[in-house]
Amino acid sequence: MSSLRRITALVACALAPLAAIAASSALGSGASHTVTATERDFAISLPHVIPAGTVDIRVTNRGPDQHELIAVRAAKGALPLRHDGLTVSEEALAKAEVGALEPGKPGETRDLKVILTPGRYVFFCNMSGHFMAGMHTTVVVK
Ligand SMILES: [Cu+2]
Repeated sequence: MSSLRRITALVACALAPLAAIAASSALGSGASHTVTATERDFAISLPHVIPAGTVDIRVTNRGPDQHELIAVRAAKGALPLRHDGLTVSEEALAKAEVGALEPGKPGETRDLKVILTPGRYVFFCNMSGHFMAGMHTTVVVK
């Protein structure tokens, strides 16, 4: 190995960990982690506290209906409803939405990847009547 090649190899080895650190810090707090969620008629279970960062949410729908999952950042209080009085106004919450899954079949497991900064979030299903029936849960991200 020539000395130039050796130096190039040494520099590459020295920089690789720095590149990895830069990549992870660009995503917020660094490591991504996985949490599990369960949906059923008519409830959503998720941990009440989730660490900030990139989060993979593994969502299993235990049915018997199809269910969707929408995540919004919400400081406090009730979410705005549409005029039908049965569904949440996703239009009013567009800027607060951090992620969403379309309706999934009973028995299906799906992944929702979100980047969560510290704060309060509400996860809900907005299929007609499901939110009002109890398909929502509040999560604090720390
Ligand atoms: Cu639902």
